[in-house]
Amino acid sequence: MSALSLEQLTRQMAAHRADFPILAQMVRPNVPLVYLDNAATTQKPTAVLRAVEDYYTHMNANVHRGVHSFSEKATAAYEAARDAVRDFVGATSAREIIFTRNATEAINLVAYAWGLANLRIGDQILVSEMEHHANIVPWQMVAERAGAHVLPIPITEDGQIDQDAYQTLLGSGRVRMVALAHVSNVLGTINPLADLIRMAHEVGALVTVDGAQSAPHMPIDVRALDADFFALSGHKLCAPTGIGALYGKRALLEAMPPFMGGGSMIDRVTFAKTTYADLPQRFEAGTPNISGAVGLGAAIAYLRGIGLEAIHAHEVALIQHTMAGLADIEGVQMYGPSADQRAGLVSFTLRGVHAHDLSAGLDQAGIAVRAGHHCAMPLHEKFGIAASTRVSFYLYNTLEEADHFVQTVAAVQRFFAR
Ligand code: C6P
Repeated sequence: MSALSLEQLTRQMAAHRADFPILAQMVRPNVPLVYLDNAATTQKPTAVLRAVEDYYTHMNANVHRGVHSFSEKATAAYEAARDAVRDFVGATSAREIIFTRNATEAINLVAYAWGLANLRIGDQILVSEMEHHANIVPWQMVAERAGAHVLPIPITEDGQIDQDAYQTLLGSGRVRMVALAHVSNVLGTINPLADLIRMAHEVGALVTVDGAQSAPHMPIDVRALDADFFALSGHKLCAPTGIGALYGKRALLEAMPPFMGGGSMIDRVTFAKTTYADLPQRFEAGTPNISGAVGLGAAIAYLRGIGLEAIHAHEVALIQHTMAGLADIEGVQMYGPSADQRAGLVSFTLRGVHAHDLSAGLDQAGIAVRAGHHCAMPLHEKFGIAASTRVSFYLYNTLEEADHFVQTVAAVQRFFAR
């Protein structure tokens, strides 16, 4: 991309900053917020804030229960949000979309409902070394109960799945499930999912995709990927916290027992026997996060109005610019693939400065980043570090913010070198 088109693109994106009221906040007097912690959670545009307020102001009622007008309105809004998610991920039917609290709950749903019904003693679940704890721990918990084993798929030094090692692991004949991040929340790696899924399917294994870091930033097509399950979190894509979604292939979901029991998910209850509702209600026990779903629908409409391709291109431009700047600072070690092969985030260490000190120094300049292990301890252990600092961009970030960030990293380093 030429410098001019990069500037044009980032200028075009900067126009959307005004949609996010929080971006006008000060961290402290005269220190504006520079929000670069978008992999942790994203800010909310006015369109989403208004949709949630509008829901509570004009239609609040419980869904799928009453026959009164407001319940019907609330149900229509809730189901319209489900349809928005279906379209957003490219699913065929809204029955394939289950609302959850977040990506973590979506993965737990698959691990427990599918896993406990299907895993047998000696079966294997593969998870990559770059997984977030949300895509490791549920599988370990279920594997322990089923007598199955969770095995790590090695990654290369530059943070890519080692495909030869993956093929060898698949060759065991015991792999039933492969759990993979679409985009790593630490390395920024965009995994070649279509190939990795095809390889799993060739040996009869299913694939659960952790889409927490991809769905907010690039177009998703679960059918083109042939993903069996795909998990996402609303709060990482401009929606409120407490709402997420699971996509599952209809036949797989239909064959799965419920995850949780209670109201809404039943067909008929007697003390002798209970039968369950059809999809998707079977997996949505209890009163759901209705306003959150409405907010998610509004967030999806907002993002699609801008265009996921444009958002991705903008973030790639920002990360290339930032990585070039960080590379000029002596003692910076970045993790993961080269700038042209990653999503809009980078984790790094700075020689002589602990990640928490660097993060505190950046905060003095109003810059919010994340420091620590980013819920990926095995990955940090693999690279022999306890913590890293991560900068992560979204559609509203600018080149000026990226420059401010790089200059402040250099300034913090000078401070600690004194
Ligand atoms: N990562 C981060 O700062 P929840 O908490 O359920 O919304 O998302 C869990 C999750 C799952 N997978 C990946 C790849 C993730 O990055 C996350 C959340 C945040 O990196 C918070 S730990």
